[in-house]
Amino acid sequence: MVQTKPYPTVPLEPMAVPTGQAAERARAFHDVMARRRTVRDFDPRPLPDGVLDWAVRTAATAPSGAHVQPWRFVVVTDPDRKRRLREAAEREEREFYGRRASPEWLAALAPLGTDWRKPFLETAPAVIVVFEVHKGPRTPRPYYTKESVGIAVGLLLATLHQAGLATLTHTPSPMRFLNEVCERPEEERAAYVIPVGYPAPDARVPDLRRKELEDVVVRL
Ligand code: IYR
Repeated sequence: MVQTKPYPTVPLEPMAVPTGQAAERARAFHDVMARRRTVRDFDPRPLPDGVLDWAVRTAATAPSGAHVQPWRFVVVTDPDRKRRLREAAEREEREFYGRRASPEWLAALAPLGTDWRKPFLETAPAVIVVFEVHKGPRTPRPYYTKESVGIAVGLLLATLHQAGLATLTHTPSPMRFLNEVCERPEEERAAYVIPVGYPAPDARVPDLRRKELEDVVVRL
């Protein structure tokens, strides 16, 4: 669907939050998001019906360059497919940790304790593989693809988090194997692999600190 004519316009339906509530609403959302953690230990129990569809719909509300919407979300729940995903990812990750990663990169990862093993790709009840959609026989050239897909993934993680689910933003490298496992055409390029589920009852996370506002903001 390539748009050539100017879009007709419609009146904006603004959110209409009373100004006196703006900061409080922003703070409430912050307090939810501040509790989001990347989780590596998932409970196998299945997800409530509908939650993944709503999360993908929300992700797909993201702004995108020239409104091309250059994203595809492959939702993998089939155990056999998840096993193939894990096996293929672990093959690449063995290479990454064993040979491809620079000593500097491995040193940066060491505090997180990650390694080539990716059991969560099977334990999590769902794995969402997010693809960038590039120019192809049926798809237009996208613009600002990484930015557009990155914003969409941010919304996906936020929605799943506030629905009570945990996620892991996993980035196997290289990702070409995902086209075959997910049956996607060449013009689609995987960008994120996101296991989704309830955290395991004994899940632990690193005691990380986020930067303070004053360390990340510049006011002019
Ligand atoms: N893709 C590898 C390595 C890895 C890289 C970064 I940067 C991380 O923040 C975490 C892991 C893996 O998934 O283990």
